[in-house]
Amino acid sequence: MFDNLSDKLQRVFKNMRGEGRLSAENMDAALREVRVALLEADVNFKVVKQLIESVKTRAMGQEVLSSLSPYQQVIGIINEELIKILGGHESKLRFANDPPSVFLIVGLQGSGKTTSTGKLARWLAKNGHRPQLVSVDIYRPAAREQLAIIARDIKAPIYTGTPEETLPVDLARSARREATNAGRDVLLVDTAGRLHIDEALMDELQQLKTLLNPVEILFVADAMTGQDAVKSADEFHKKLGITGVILTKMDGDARGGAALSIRSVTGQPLKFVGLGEKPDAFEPFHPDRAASRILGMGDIVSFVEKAQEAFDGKQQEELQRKLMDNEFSLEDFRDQLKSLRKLGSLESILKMMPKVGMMKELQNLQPDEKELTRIVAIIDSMTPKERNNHMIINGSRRRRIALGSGTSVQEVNSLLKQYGQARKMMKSMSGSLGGLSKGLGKRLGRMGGLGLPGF
Ligand SMILES: Nc1nc2c(ncn2[C@@H]2O[C@H](COP(=O)(O)OP(=O)(O)O)[C@@H](O)[C@H]2O)c(=O)[nH]1
Ligand SMILES: [Mg+2]
Repeated sequence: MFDNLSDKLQRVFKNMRGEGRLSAENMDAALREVRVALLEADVNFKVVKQLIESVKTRAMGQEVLSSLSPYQQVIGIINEELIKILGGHESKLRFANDPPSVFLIVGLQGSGKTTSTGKLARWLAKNGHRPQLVSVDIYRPAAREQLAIIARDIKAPIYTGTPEETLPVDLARSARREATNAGRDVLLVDTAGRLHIDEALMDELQQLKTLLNPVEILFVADAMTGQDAVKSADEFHKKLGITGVILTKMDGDARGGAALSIRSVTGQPLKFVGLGEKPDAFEPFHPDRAASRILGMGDIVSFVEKAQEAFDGKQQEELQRKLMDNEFSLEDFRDQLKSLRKLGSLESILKMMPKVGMMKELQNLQPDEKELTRIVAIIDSMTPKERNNHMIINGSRRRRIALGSGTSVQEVNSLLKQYGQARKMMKSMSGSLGGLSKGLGKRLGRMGGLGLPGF
């Protein structure tokens, strides 16, 4: 998410830092580059103009130019302005007083409606709700089957209809009845899409809206289509009235322009982003975290939340304690690496870490999947005593371990070195890779929140 834009902006800031004193001239030049970077990322030109103007007005103030750390302040201002155009704060879903709350999922064909309906159902269930699904896409038989398969996969109930129910409103009406009877609190309605906005589609959606009185009409847009996504969101909003946007395919090489423009152009918030095809590749959208990510400050809070899902609470506490007491053993290291795999590929994890500063240290620690298997094999070949006290692993033990795990002494050495680094780093982060406590997430969040390491 936002990788290209983030890389470009960091280059601008790096140059800015090289300038020594910050003057009106070099700030002007830097902001010009920021402007180009945003435009190249396909951000709506009006949004760019507005952002640059606010930054300029604020940054040109006496205060910044005479301050001791002007770069930090300028980036701070850009950060705040980015957060503003991204919507300020997280925009939560609304729920009806009288359940089931109906969410209408709308958008063009192929934008990711059906996939996102499943993801949202999974997310809702994980957050204490009882969602019910229905697809009213009567045009392609496979469309309803697609949602049925997803529903089975995520274990959410789906209303599949009777042969007599041939109209979207009929299906929707019965689905709502079923949801009410089963005590479900949210009904997610996956609708049909078209390649382009047309009258027939809008009429159909309008009918569903009138019948169901949805609390949320979520427009699903494909981030890869850039400003086209923004344009169609705007059209849907003018015709139907949307309440929020789900931006999909943010894992692809989308340049970020849609995410940065949609709020300002439509006035409606970005509520969720899709980050892959799998049901769990889905997150609520947080403007502050996204801004941090864009400015290369990482998204440590999302990382910690993800990690919290993968590690259970007890395991975390125990780990925290071990880190504090300097008891983090090779065995724990192995278990951590195994748990980390549950979080997704190491690359995707590292992407969430702040690039400035921490990244360099982490790069040495970035084993590929094969290396992970090798590390686990090496640790498995150690005696429990060795695993609990790496200090006793001398030359002859290293040779034995290498032989036992089918590796070389160099590989054993390099693992021990990595372990040493991990231990040191975890201790200094008081456990971000492992301990992962909420408090820590906040602390690091604040750290990213502008005490930029390296600036
Ligand atoms: N990489 C990626 N693919 C996605 C994402 N969301 C949906 N897709 C894919 O986009 C294609 C169209 O999705 P679908 O839900 O059928 O779109 P619909 O026509 O709007 O219902 C499918 O191949 C999905 O797997 C996402 O966030 N990331
Ligand atoms: Mg569909």
